[in-house]
Amino acid sequence: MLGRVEKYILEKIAVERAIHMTLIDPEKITPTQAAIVAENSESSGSTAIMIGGSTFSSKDHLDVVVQAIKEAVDLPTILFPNNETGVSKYSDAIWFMSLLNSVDPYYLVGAQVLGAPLIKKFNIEPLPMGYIIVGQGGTAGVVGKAKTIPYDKPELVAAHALAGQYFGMRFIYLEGGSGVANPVPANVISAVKKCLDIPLIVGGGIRTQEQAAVVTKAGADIIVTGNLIEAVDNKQRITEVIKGIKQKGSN
Ligand code: 1GP
Repeated sequence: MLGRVEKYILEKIAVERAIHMTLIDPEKITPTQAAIVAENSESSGSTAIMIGGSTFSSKDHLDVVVQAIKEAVDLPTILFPNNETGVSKYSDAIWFMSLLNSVDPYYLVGAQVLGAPLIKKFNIEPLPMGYIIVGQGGTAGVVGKAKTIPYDKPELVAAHALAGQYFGMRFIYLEGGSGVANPVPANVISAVKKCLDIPLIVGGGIRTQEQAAVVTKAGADIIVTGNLIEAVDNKQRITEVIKGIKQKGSN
């Protein structure tokens, strides 16, 4: 049986065709700021708040950030961990993810083995997801020891995604790397989308309405933005990105 958050995500995609999630990196933000960003995201039409970063280390800080977000909004929280320290008992759900193109077994299954008992103990809903780092890959690529797949090899990205689906993962995430200059290109997204029966998440470097429209039109079901929340006018920027996502939806 599907969990509450997964059901909510799938229903939202079914109704809206594509949805937005806001990523908050707890390392870069205070609990008060996180609450404001979450409120801005909710009122702009974002679907969920993801919490995590590539270099996070303090678990106590993660806990207070998640609590502040939970108090501020009704949107579900989904942890986006870089290892087993990214588990917080206050979150509704967690991307239970394996970095499919890592050369380090720790990022394929090691961290997950260490985190799984905590997820069970805290009754956090696991959302099984295959994570693939493509292009430049940013910090996540370095930390996760990924053999990043170049943007000109869409068939290789698609093969990784299909392998994830055949493993039983219920979401695939194409990560271009936080803050990269060029988001995952449309031809890579469409090549992956063509062979998948599960929702496709795309993130990394998406900053504008136009970019969000391109990524959505190419086949992304969930569009993640992180960095743009750091802008003073983050509410405006999130609203524009969501406009781009809906632009496609109404085509
Ligand atoms: C990073 O895909 C996410 O893990 C979001 O990237 O910070 O560039 O929006 P940005």
